[in-house]
This record gives sequence, C-alpha cells and structure tokens, in this order.
Amino acid sequence: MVPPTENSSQAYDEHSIQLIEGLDAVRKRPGMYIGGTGPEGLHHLVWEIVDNAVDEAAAGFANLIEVTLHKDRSVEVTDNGRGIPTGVKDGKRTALEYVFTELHAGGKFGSGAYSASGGLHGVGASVVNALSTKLIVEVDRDGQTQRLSFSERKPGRFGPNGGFKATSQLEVVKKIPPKRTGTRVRFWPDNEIFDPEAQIEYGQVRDHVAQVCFLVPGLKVRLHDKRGSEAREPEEFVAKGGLSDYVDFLSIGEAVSEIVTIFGSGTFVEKVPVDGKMTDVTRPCQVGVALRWVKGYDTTLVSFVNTIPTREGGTHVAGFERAMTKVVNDVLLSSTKKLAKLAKQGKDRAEKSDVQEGLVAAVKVTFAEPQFKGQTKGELGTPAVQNIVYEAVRDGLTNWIEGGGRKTHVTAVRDKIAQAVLNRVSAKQTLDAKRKAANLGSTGMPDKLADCRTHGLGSELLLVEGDSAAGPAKAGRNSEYMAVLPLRGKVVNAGKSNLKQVIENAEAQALITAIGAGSGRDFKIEDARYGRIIILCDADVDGSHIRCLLLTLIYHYLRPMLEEGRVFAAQPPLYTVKVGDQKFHAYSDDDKERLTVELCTGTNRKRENLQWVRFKGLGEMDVDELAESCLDPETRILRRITMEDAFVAKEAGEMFEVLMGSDVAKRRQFLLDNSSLVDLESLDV
Ligand code: TSJ
Repeated sequence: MVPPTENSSQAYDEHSIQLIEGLDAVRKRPGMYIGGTGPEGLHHLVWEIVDNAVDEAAAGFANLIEVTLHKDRSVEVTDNGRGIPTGVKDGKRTALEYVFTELHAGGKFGSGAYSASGGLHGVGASVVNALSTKLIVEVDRDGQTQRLSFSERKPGRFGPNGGFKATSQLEVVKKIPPKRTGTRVRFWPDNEIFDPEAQIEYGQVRDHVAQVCFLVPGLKVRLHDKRGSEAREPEEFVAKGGLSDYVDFLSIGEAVSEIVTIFGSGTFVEKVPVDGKMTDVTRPCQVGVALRWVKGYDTTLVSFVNTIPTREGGTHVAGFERAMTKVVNDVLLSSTKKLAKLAKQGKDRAEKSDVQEGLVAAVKVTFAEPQFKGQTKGELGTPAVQNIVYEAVRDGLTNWIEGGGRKTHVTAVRDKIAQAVLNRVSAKQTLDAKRKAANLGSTGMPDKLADCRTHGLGSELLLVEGDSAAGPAKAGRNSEYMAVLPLRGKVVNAGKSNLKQVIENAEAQALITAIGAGSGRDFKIEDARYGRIIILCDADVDGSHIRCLLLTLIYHYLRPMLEEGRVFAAQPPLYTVKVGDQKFHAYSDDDKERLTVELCTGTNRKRENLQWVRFKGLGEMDVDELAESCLDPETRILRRITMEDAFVAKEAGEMFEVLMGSDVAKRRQFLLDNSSLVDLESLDV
C-alpha cells in the first residue's frame, strides 16, 4: 500500500473532483438533505454529528458525549468512543476523509457499522462538511491525536498563520495516553447557505439530547452553551433505565399498571448489491419495548430505529400494534366476565383504539441499513421488521399477563380495556341511532343532501319539497354553488315542539346539519356553509304548510339567517303562456290578467287565443321549466323572507295544524274565520 503523500498535486486527482462535485450537489439543494436553510436546517447538522457519536455509544464503545455551542457560531461534538478509523482506504485517502467527503459514506465499505448509524437517516457527516466553511475532526487512538481539517470542503491542514494546505494526510497533533480514545468534530456552518438570523436553539438541542439519553441507557451527555454574554452552566443528562425511564417520563397522570419491558430479537435476510452483484445478507434485529397504561384516554406512542425517532411509525410500530391487539384479545380479555353480554352479539373484540386507550409506550428496533419512507422520511419501511417486533411483543406481553406481571396490575389493565370496549360499543349504538334519525351519511352530512362544490356566501341551499321536484332541481342546478336538500317527511312544528322533538325530527336535523353552523343560541352565522337558504315549495296548501313549518324552524333555530336577509322563497309561476317563441309567466291571477291585457294591447292578438297553462306543482315541471323559474338567477323570481314574514308564517303554521287535523268541524270553522289567509280555491277540503 502506498502511503498518502504531502504532494499537493496528488491531492486533487479525478476522484477528489468527483467527491467535491457530490458535495456541491448538496449545496445546490440543501433543503433536500437537511429540510431547509433556517434553524431547522442548522439543527439537522447538529443532530447528524451528535447522532453519529450516539451510535458509537449505542454500540457500547462510548459513554460520554459533550456538545458545545461556541460563540463563533461553530458547534463542537466530542465522544470517548473508538475514534473514527484513520486507516488509508484506497492508497491515498483515509476512511476518516471519506466520512466527510463521500455522500452516503455508510453502505459502501468498512464494517458496515456506519450504515446502522442514525445520523440524518443515512445522509451522513459529509452533508455537514458540504454546508460548512470549515470543519476540523480529531481522532484520539493509538497514543496520538490525529487531525484532518476541511476548508471549503477540501481536506488539508491549516498552517500556523491561518494558511491552508490541501492534503489527505492526517496531521499528528500530539501524543496522548495509549488507552485514551475518542472523536472530536467542530464545524462552522456556512453563512452563505443559512439564513443570517437562523440560530441553534439551546432548548431544541437539550430536547434532542434528552431523548437520545433515554435510548442509550448509561450514556452521559454534557451540554455547553458558550454563546451568551454570561456563560451558562453545563447541563448533564443521563438515563439509567433506557426505554422504561422514557415511558416513565412520558407518563402523565395516575398509573394503571407498572412499566412492562420487553426485549427480543430476530434476523432477516436482505439482498444487497456487493460489487454489483446482489448478495443475501443476514441481518440481526433487536427489539426493545417499554409500556404501561395510565388513567385517561390519550395514547402516547414513540418509536425509534437505532437512535432515529420515527415520528410516523412504520413497520416496527405496525408489528407492535398488531401484537398488542392480538394478545389483549386472546390472552388478557379471554377470561373477563365484563364482556360476556357483548360476546353474545359478537362485539366483544377489543379494537386497537380500546387497547391503546391510556397507553404510553416506546418501541425501538436496532438493525443495519434501515429503509425510510414518507414525505419526511419519518416512517420505517423495512418490511421484515414487522414480524420480528410482532413475535417479540406477542411473547413478552403474554408472559407479563400470564404470571410475569403483578396480578393486581394485570387485572387493572384488563378492567380498563374491557371498559373501553363497553364504552365504545354503547357510544356507537347511540351515535348510530342519532345518525339514523338524521339520515346522516358517513360524511356527517345528510344522505339526501346533494351538495355543491363551493361553499360560502355565494352558495345556496335549495330546500325542495317532495321527491318529484328534487330530481329536476338536482339536474337543473349549477352544482358549483347550488346544493339541494329534498324534504319529504314531516317537518316538525318548531313553534310547538321542544328542542328534543326538533332534534329528533329527521327533516329539521337534516336542515340544521346541512347549514352546519349549529342551532339556537349556539348558532354561529360565520360557520354557515351556504350564503342563502332558498325554499322551493308549491303554491298549494301542502306547499304553504311546509313553507310555514320551515320558516318557523328557521325563525326559532337559525334566526340570524333571517335577520341578515339570507332566507328566500322561490316563486314559481302559477301560469305560463307562449307567444311565438317567447314565454311569459304569471305569478297570480291578477298578474295573469295584467299580462293578458298587455299582450293583447296594440296587437291583433285576441285574449281567447292566449293559451295559458296552469302549473300544478313543482313536480310537474320539467328540468328546463324548473331551472328557468326557480334556479337560473337570470330568470327566476325570489322573494326575500323578512322577520315579519317569518313571524306571520309561524302563526300561520298553527293554522295549518288545524287545517290538516282530522277534526272536520274545527277545520270548517277555521276556514270560515280565515278565508282571506288561504287560497280557498286551492284547498281540497
Ligand atoms: F459524524 C461524524 F462522523 F462526524 C462523527 C462520528 C462525529 C462524532 C462526534 C463522532 C463520530 C464517531 C464515529 N464516534 N465514534 C465513531 N466510531 C467509528 O466511526 C468507528 C470506530 C471503530 C470501528 C471499528 O470497526 O473498529 C468502526 C467505526 C464505524
């Protein structure tokens, strides 16, 4: 093997240039590697370096890490591990140099230990070098401290006067006791890359470090912040119990059970390219779990791969959850009498949500070369891990239930989960009943609502009487902003009913739900899903009755809509007549007479030749007729309903009760008393 020389012409061969180009790619798109150029990007750099040291500790070779935030914006991280290998790899460059110059330094060579490294999910320490103006790494091993410096990403050494000499050769700094080992990295983030105001937050570093400590029991982390005008006292973190300490730390409220710890392991085979050939590699995988139940309903589930938090879970969490649900059902609940009644209906199985009510758990797997998925790479993708975790948790939890755990604690958990099942089933029955009453679909909107695509002030909710009119209304509307709610059943008389009766009335419920802004005192007009309510009812008695009931309902429960003038009634014409290819509408008998005169005056048209057609009802109009008379803003006539109108309607609603009632004598009398209020002709009594 040829030792690296100090000849600088050899320091830049073709391979060096390739490496530098790789790092330039990082500089072009830093967001791709560290998620941004603000504080979160800076933090990523720190985690990358810290996590590499943590991996050395997790592997059992280091127990002290120090992190220092310097005044000159640089960050220094030290560990007492074995020291990054300093051997020469390709006749020229050391392993140490590759760590900081080659993207994804892990997978390619060496023991593969780097590949298990947490770091930035595998992007590696080279990304930190790529985004720094200066980086200095020192390795203590074999009785000496060796140093390699990087200036603008290029390896070399700084002279005593600040000059820089490019070289791959390590600088021997000093002699040290032969047993002392460790790695020290200090880097200066590039101000050209990062936002000028971006700063590393001490609190964030502390949180990260605290979490890491829980993952590596016995590891001590010391934090120094030398940036402020007054030096902060260094803080020290150490967690002896690992995951169970973490679960204890995460537990809020009274505990239902002790902390259960589960350890297991397995292996899986993965195909990996080695020198271009796909080769089977057997990978061992360790599983660590700590869990407990506390009073309350929230679930706290944290998960990790190596020392990397997996915020979105992944295959390890899937295996954990499957095992939990399975064992709770097959082992824990199999002997409970609490669910006997539900068992008869086949509803006694605990679901994931029941099992996890009040659960606090930490799940961790350790194995080489994890694959990550998802937008933020926060989800473990390696498929084989699911079953390894499943088996470990299945066996561990079964063992706790069947005698490993304190009996009273097992019983308390059994009762808690059984209660969760009972609560869920009974809550669902109540909800189903309510849904059924209101015919609510799974969207939470009434099943029969034909909604529009755009909501807000420009949109309309058409309340259409009867099924036959609903079809043409749906077909003829502009579904961008017009929604149709057919009303077919009986609308409750809100003036005479209590709240419970109104809520139980399907038509009332459908309307209130569709508006989506609550009702009564709790009505919030700013939440109304539509700008206007438009009532489409026939001009006959039934139509009038329904209109009265609707207005009464709106008056009592959605009043601000009326107050703001957002309630209308469509006025379909009573008669139409065709003259040539023109159509004319009359909305009353007077109107018809006026139009008749108008159409005949000054023409040779005779009034008996005008073929007036009387509309019987909305349901008899075809799509075009309905669209023209009730839907098309250009041609329809709407009447704005005032508070006064609604009040009258509310009173009139009572009149209809009488009219529609079965007491013939009362009805007669009413008609005689109120003949001016109703179109007697249209009454079929
Ligand atoms: F991120 C980093 F690379 F810059 C970095 C790495 C930063 C810091 C502060 C520490 C480390 C680091 C790496 N500490 N310890 C190690 N260990 C190794 O790289 C190592 C040592 C020995 C062996 C071996 O097989 O003998 C293997 C490895 C990967």
